[in-house]
Amino acid sequence: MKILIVVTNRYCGPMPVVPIGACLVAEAAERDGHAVRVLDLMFAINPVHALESELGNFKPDIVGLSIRNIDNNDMQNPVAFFQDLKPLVKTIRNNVRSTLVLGGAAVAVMPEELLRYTGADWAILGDGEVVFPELAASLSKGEFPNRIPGIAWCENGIFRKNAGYVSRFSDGCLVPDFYRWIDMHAYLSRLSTVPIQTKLGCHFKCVYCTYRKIEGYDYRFCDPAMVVDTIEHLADMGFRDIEFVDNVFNSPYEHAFAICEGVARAQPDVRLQSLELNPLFIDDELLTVMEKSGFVGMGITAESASGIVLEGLQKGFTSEHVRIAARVVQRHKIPCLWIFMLGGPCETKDTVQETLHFAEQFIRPKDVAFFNIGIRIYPGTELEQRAREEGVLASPPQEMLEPVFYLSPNLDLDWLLSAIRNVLKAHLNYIDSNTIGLSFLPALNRLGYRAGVRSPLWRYTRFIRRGLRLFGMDV
Ligand code: B12
Ligand code: SF4
Repeated sequence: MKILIVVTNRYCGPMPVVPIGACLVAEAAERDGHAVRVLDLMFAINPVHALESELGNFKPDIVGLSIRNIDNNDMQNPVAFFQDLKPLVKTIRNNVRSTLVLGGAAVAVMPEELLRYTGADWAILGDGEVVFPELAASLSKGEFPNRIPGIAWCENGIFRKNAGYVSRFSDGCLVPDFYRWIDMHAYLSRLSTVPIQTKLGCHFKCVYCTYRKIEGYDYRFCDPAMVVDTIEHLADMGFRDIEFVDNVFNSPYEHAFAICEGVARAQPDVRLQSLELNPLFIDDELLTVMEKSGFVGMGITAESASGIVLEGLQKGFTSEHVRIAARVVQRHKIPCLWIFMLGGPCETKDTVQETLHFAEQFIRPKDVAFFNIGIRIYPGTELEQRAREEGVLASPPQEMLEPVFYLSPNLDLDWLLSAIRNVLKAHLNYIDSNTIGLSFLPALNRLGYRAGVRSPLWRYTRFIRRGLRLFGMDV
């Protein structure tokens, strides 16, 4: 069959992310004997025209839309990316009679809502490189593919899904041949990193999280030795900045440790990073081996330094764990981005101040603190239930594609915004979601790359903010 995979993500903040999932799906379909093309709309000047022309030239039997982001998760400046899908779907329906299939992280989070919104024929939940080829095989035989595990559809207006287990890492394929599918130079020259995933799943139960919906509760691992081989292969391909995109890189601890140990031994010429480290599993041994393996940046998703809020979020660690992690970080060289989300369940003025005080006391000037305000509520999470009970949320689940946020009823938003403004003024190494949404950030990424700056850009926050202020900008 002729298959066109369309990468719909066009968001460039904090940098454009390489569509690894869509490429994996394309490669798996090609391995199965289909004729496959990828149309990446990330840098297209006119996405509808680009799609129209590709449809006209290729005339695909199946169009797969890869949908990454529903919105930008930003309560202060919400942007609803899902709305960009309507003109694309209209173009497909007006030009070809292809079967329309949805896939991507956003689809796993809200499959029913996206199926209804787009009117697509099928949605794939999760591991596309396993499920999509099965769907294509079934469609090519003229079957109605509703028995395939991991598929969802609407039948006579009723949403149906066929849940089931798929074994993702079974064929050992971790990264696609990126150059075969997308314009990698366009990404790399905007400080994008090359993603690599070493496992799926998460054992934690944070109240707001969708990740378990995407990847499941049970871990599915890629053998650490195979991860090391893949990193060496990426280095041989000339890729230098490699980012682990696991839900939580350092859990299970032993898995992360084995990977770092292997990379430290092999010494490929790469710079590693991950923005997803859990404070519970940070110790001197891990940071030492991360240093040896070439880590140039890590993000710690502390979310809060207040015990009450951490309990409200059901993070599975305490404020003491956050403090212990901070002391460990201070003893090592790896630049660290501390990630906080303010306004969650049980948050009050006092708990916000506790977190700000922690940042003041523990975060080194060379490190960075990122404060996110409010939490995006997704259907099916405990946070949704709580928000309804507290009267914070009124929209029914089917309307929750439109960004809706939780802010603790015990907190005044104006006070919170002004508190964040004040600490940002006083600390040049602090940022908030306004910073990630800065309209000139894409230009800054390109400029940085040309000036020889390498990812992660956040390491230079102090210098960038100081420089921009000198130009009279209020950042
Ligand atoms: C790592 C990560 C990041 C990193 C990315 C680093 C990098 N170099 O890539 C960083 C921190 C930069 C980041 C940023 C953002 N992220 Co993020 N991120 C993730 C995370 C944890 C993993 C994504 C990933 O790479 N997975 C691995 C690849 C292999 O999987 P995949 O691309 O999803 O592809 C698989 C399937 O989706 C499917 N598939 C994909 N395409 C297609 C196409 C077809 C046709 C089919 C059939 C199947 C299919 O098959 C693939 C292979 O199995 C996910 C959560 C999660 N567990 O998915 C959130 C997630 C994707 N992010 C999310 C968001 C919102 C964002 C931001 C908007 C946040 C912000 N305000 O900055 C930005 C957007 C960045 C951008 N420019 O687009 C959301 C998106 C959904 C939503 N809620 O809207 C997620 C799901 C988390 C969440 N909150 O629910 N992110
Ligand atoms: S640790 Fe991270 S991925 Fe796991 S449930 Fe919590 S927020 Fe989700």
